[in-house]
Amino acid sequence: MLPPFRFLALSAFALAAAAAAHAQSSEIVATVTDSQGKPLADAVVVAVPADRAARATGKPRDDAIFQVDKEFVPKVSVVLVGTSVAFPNNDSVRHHVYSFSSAKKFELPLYQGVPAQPVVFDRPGVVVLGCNIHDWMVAYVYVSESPHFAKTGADGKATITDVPARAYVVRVWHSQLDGDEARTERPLTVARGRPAEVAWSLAVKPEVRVRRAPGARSSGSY
Ligand SMILES: [Cu+2]
Repeated sequence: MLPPFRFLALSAFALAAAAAAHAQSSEIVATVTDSQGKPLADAVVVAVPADRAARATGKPRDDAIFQVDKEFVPKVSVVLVGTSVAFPNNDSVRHHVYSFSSAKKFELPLYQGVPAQPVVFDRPGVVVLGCNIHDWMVAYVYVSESPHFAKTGADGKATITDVPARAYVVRVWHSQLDGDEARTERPLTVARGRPAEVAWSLAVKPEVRVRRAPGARSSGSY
């Protein structure tokens, strides 16, 4: 145990350090719509320091993608490279989760409950997930090389918090994006204490959906 006065001194120091860090940082508020101006949900916004020497670092936090009523939840995840993701199956039927994407090829053969080993997403890129049993099940894991990212809500807005003040290159990705993600890149300077705003109007392709098997909504046996 630390003597109380020392504990207080440490706390005061920690608070001052946290306040200083907060004063140095700000946030990025992004708005993403389609070309008709309709808000786009589940778009991933990433900010990468413009100066590669100032490469943003961060510590990956464990994440999870559930299977609920024969769908992946959430449908779009954004994680920092190196993140471990668990795949708990909340259904009574078995799933067989896989990806053929170059950023992460893996397979979780038919299972119930929670697979013993999480999947570590160790390369940046977009990973498309499927299920061998249920063709309509699809999910996306966006593996970001930068810890500064956020996903848009139903209003098409995403806020990246705790962004150190400096120059960035920001970009956006969406599962229906028509064209190259790199073409969405643009410079954005984040000044301390003031949110930096950015907006995109994206050309999107129609969503390709595999029809669910008849009666799939009920607790089928396959
Ligand atoms: Cu399945």
